[in-house]
Amino acid sequence: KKAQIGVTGLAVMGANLARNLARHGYTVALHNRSVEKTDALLEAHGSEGEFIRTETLQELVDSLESPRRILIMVKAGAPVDAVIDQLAPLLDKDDIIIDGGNSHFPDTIRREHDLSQMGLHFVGIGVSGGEEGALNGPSIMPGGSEKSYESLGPLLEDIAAKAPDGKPCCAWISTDGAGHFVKMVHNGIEYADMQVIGEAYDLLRSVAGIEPADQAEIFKKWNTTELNSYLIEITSEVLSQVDAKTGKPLIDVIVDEAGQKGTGRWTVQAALDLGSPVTGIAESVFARALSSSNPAARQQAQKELPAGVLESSQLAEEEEFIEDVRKALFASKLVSYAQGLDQLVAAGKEYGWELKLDEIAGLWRAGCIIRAELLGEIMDAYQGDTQPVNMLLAPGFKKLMEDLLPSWRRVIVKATEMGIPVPVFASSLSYYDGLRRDRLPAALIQGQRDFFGAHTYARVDSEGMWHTEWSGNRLEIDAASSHT
Ligand code: NBP
Repeated sequence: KKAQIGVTGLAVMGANLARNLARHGYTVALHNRSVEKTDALLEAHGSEGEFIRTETLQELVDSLESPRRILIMVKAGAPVDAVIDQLAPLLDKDDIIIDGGNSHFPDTIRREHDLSQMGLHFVGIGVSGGEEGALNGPSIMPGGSEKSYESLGPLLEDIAAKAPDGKPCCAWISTDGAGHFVKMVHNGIEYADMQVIGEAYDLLRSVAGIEPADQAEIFKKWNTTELNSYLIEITSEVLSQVDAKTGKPLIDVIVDEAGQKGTGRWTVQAALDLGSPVTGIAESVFARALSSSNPAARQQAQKELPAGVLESSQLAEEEEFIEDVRKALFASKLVSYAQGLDQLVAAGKEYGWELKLDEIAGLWRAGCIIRAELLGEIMDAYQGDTQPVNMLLAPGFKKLMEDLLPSWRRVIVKATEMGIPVPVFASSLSYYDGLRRDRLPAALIQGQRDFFGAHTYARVDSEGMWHTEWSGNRLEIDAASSHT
């Protein structure tokens, strides 16, 4: 009997995806560079379904039905190219190579291009949900050709998480690197989601003096509101944990330096290239960097830099303050999602991807780290023919903002008075106000640019581009005529 799909790379993600496939009735051929991992998997879980053990890539290829489907789950970067280089010569036209790792989307675009020249399909898929998701149902974001999805789609949709309405959290995103791009932005949004929760925690603790155990209860309650999400749920778990060694809240013995593996940074780098203002994600990446990049500077600054805090305005009742923080968190979260989706739209234009934002929000509803009730509403906001030009302008969200804004502003004032950093709360509000304002100081920037570099400016009252002769008589000329 031939296998319907092969998996090469059987570390935690590959092994769990292979098991997930087998549990869904697929015959799965297994391969790993070092055969020990293959045997360990078979030994521990071989009875969960139909597996075919292979030792070499040639054996893997020979064990598969045609057209072949081979999922690569090795470390992102050079190992993926190494495996592709060994695998491609063994394959036939129309076979499909799938890369389910966290590959950087430009690599996926390059690989897809190269392999399509050889008559092979290459599908980069974003897989979110960690080990547990891989086993029990991840959120899956496939790129590659639409034709390859005809063969792969049913199988991926089978093993994907299911949203509350029963729909699989997997849909063809668009061509070449689109799947990995969307997964990358998902991770960027995840950074922002985590940072705004962190800011809320800090405010509750530093302004209202609420201890972690009590905050665990607050987050639990918040999880029954529109904030309902996986990350709020696990925040409550982390805050309730007591350190066995010291009897202190665990959070107080964890070093406050955040790590990162790089997908948040990629999101921001891509956003800079696209000119897409993802301030919430960027501030989240920088907040992690500030926490960990220069411990000596932090240490000295803690002792030496003046705080200059202001006489604090009177604190509202604790209940009111907690609700203000909840609303500020929610508003900032909405902005981060709006910005992430905006980046997807910009990327779609740049790379020629037709991204359906309702489907993308839909497949983030379950299985992945940012799964949240809100995503159902975002999905609804993008259904239908008229797409909002920005998520915040969808009717439901506009109305929500009206309710959230006073709390959001109050919380940021409080944090500023007391010297508590709230980079995402504050920058998200600035983004919101920036969108909303009728006149921005960008006009002044244009004036300055024209002054020092003759970069020209548009006028509010006439077409074309204009230049003032700053170093001469300061008369304005039509820029189109100035170079003749
Ligand atoms: P790792 O990223 O730790 O990679 C280990 C696997 O890569 C092993 O099977 C190893 O084979 C294989 N490998 C390496 Br390293 N170099 C190789 C080469 N030159 N040729 C062939 N095989 C090679 O595994 P993972 O944590 O399961 O993650 C797999 C992918 O999924 C990564 O891209 C990761 O970013 C992504 N991802 C991970 C998570 C997660 O929660 N861990 C979540 C979502 C996505 P060996 O056994 O012979 O050394």
